[in-house]
Amino acid sequence: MTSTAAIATAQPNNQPVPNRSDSQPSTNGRLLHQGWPGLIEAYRRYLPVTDSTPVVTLHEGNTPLIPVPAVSDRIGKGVKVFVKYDGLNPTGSFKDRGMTMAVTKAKEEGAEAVICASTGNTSAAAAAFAKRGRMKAFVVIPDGYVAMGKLAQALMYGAEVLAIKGNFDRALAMVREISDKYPVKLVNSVNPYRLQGQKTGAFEVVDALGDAPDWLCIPVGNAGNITAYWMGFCEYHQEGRCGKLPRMMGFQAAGSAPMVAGHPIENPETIATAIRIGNPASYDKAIAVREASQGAFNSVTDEEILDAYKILAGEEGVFCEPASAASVAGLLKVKDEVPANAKIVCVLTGNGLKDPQTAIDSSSNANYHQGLEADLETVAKVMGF
Ligand code: AN7
Repeated sequence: MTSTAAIATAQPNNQPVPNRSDSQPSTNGRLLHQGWPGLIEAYRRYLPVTDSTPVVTLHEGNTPLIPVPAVSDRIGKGVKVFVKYDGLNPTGSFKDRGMTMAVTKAKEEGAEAVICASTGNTSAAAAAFAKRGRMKAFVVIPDGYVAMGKLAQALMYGAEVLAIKGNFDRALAMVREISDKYPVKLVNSVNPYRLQGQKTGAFEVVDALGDAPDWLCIPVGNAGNITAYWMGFCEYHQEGRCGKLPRMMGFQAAGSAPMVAGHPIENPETIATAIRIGNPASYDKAIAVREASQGAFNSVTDEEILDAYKILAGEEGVFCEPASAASVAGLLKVKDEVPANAKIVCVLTGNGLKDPQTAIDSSSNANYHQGLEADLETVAKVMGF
């Protein structure tokens, strides 16, 4: 028996499967590929599941931690910046981490339908995992403010898509009431199982780095993910799996920054529609995270978000959605506060393909040569030969 047997025996003892970047190099690609069972199996002993829990998984998690020298170089001082590219999850965002747990528990409790409010990514993840668990999904979204890729996903995964004339905050208030009145399970991050799943992002960062980073930079919308990451770092720290805890640095879009303002924002606006949220459900928890981690909340303008978005794709080949780029935009904004030689992780929460319209609109036409005659001479000339 060969390497696959090693993996097969490595899983049932409830030890986390090592992150991809920790794994033994192998000439057998199948070894690494088959080694990841999804985050509930990988981190089972940290999660509220039993042997009889019906795990609903798309083998989410185990996303890469990628060094981004184009960002490090803009800071200098020996600082090393990595991105946690969670846009590589099965539905293209970190929401899969929470949704595998929330839908698994809904299934265990016998639910037949789930519901969420969403700026887009939660709806895509809820729709996909609900189907995977043979359940119905209802998703309530702000009409006209969900990026095209996310809407396409919810429709393709067969959710009932309810687009309302109101923003995310109104949608969340509505689904809270609906789930109180009708037999549908709420899977927004006010469902505690969501945060349980999402804390595994922090586990993976520590598993890959060998310790916690000095700073964790993260975009903040409804404030669930910053809360979940902190929970993950604290649990690992308690077990001695990391020797320190990071400062939690949360970044919001300037037109949509209730954590920075200190009060809800009635009409939030930003190009980063994923974080167009004025009244975060986990507001109090996120304030507690800031206090406990000696972190901070800051805002970044849409222009700063788009600059970081272009640096990541155009200089590093890492394409994330605008909301995700807020973490890097924020880091660059406060770079003077970064201590020398710090290790920093920016969470890239969603894939760039989610929002093709913003990508095309914010690209320069300088490298887009349309309508060329289909002959070699013309094309070679444009190529500069
Ligand atoms: C790409 O999908 O709220 O602070 O309904 O899609 O945990 O809310 C999305 C949020 C960051 C903010 N980055 O995370 C939804 C939704 C991306 C996101 C956030 C979201 P939280």
